[in-house]
Amino acid sequence: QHAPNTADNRQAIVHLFEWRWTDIAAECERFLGPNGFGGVQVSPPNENRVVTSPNRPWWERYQPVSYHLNTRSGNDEEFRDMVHRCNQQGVRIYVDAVINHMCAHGYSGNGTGGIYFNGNSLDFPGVPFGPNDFNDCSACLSGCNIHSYDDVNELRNCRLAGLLDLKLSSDYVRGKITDYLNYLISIGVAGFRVDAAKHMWPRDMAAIFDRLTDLNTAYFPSGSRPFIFMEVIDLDGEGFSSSEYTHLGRVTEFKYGMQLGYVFRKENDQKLENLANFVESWGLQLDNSSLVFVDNHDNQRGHGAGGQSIITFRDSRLYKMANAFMLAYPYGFVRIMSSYYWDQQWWNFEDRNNWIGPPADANGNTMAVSINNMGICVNGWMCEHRWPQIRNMVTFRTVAAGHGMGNWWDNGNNQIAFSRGDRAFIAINNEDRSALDTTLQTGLPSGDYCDVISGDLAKGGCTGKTITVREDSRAHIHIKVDDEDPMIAIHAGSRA
Ligand code: AAO
Repeated sequence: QHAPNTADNRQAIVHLFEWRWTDIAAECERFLGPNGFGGVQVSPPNENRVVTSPNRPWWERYQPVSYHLNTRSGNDEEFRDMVHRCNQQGVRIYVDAVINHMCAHGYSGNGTGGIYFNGNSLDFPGVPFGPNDFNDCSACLSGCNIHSYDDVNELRNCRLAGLLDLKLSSDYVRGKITDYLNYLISIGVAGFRVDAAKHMWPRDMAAIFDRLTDLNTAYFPSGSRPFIFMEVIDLDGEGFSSSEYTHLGRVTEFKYGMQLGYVFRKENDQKLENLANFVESWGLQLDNSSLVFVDNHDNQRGHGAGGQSIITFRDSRLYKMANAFMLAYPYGFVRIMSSYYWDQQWWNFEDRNNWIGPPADANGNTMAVSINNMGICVNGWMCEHRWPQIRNMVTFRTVAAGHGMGNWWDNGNNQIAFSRGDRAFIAINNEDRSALDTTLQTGLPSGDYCDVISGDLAKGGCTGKTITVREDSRAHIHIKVDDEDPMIAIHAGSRA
């Protein structure tokens, strides 16, 4: 289904990429709950192949060997504890469900939970799956792999990058996958990010989703259905369309982050003014069919799609601007990315280090997230979701929810402003040379408002800029080109 099952009308989730379950549980209690985050997308919780060459890449988690909950993020008990503690804080858990395939062909051994598997003989006793549970190679060319993305039979019946392609037309395979997902639902998860959805037939996925149980009534109203958002990369020009999936749930709208990247980087003839009607002009999915994000765990490192336009934590000023726009604008359900740092090594336009896994000790154990007394993550975890500007814009989105975009203003170039009904207002200046210095209609009731980009409304007053909205709802806005963050955002909850 398309609704995210968040508590209290919360409007954004965060992908805590590669975090351990114990850290996520703590983060729900100390940060995400209190700051109104709707939920967490967690890395795949089921047992995966241990990849040693390269040494423990992040992508090993996309090579399942069983559906036991045992990975570098933690075990079954820790997972269950996390789900309970996060739900207690009104923070939902969404599982990254890797159900299109098992591990790559040609590897055998023991998975992260110690269970034996053999990807040569197509034997996964931990499920169990055997050779008959995989698509045969009759629809495929050499190596059984996908070669052309134009041929839907190849796209959905052959192997993505050598990963053993499950036969989802089989009732038995559907049953095993359903058992896994229903177990997660019984624990209390709120939904699923469905990995590699475009490599599965919509009818097979529909058959699986139909067999899912309602959400756990310890946390959700009875009859609640799991939120489904499918990883479908559709930048046009391939033999399928993401619209084939939107009756099943939301799809990841990859055009959005790619185009936002162009806009904020001022490339491809793009400028902020063009954001006035981007849904139509970029050919995006409908609002309630899409999940949007500035970057994701793939395209922040050159995997997946979007290329060089994608903005990440490495361009922190632009990143805060793009996230602020995304969180202010009423389109799509929003996912914030939360990353870890790695050193890049560029070679022929490719980062040769794009495989590097999360901060880990010498034995490959993922390290706990350390947070200093300023609330900043320190040992390699970037925690973009904790950046004050992003954190505060999550609140903005909740305050503005249900109120449409109004009072659009632009200077014909790279300065824009708009309101969300009478609840919230944002202005962004992405010019290289000229300040934004003008009086604008904010739509808000008169009063002094604290700008949540430069500060917070704290007990003693506003720690950042104060914006005075006059009786006629207009306010003087001044954003210099060299402001640390060239934007201001005010809302009903930041009124002094
Ligand atoms: C690893 C190794 C491989 C090895 C394999 C098996 O890296 O060399 O063959 O093991 O031994 C992740 C990693 C993979 C990793 C895999 C398994 O990214 O590198 O493979 O784990 O460990 C396609 C899929 C999409 C997928 C994306 C990465 O359609 O579903 O590739 N994303 C998900 C996950 C991802 C994960 C998997 C799926 C697998 O988010 O983390 O893989 O579970 C085009 C297509 C896209 C296609 C991309 C990349 O995009 O449209 O559908 O994504 O190519 O192949 C322009 C175009 C755009 C194009 C793009 C890139 O932007 O406009 O359409 O260029 O060419």
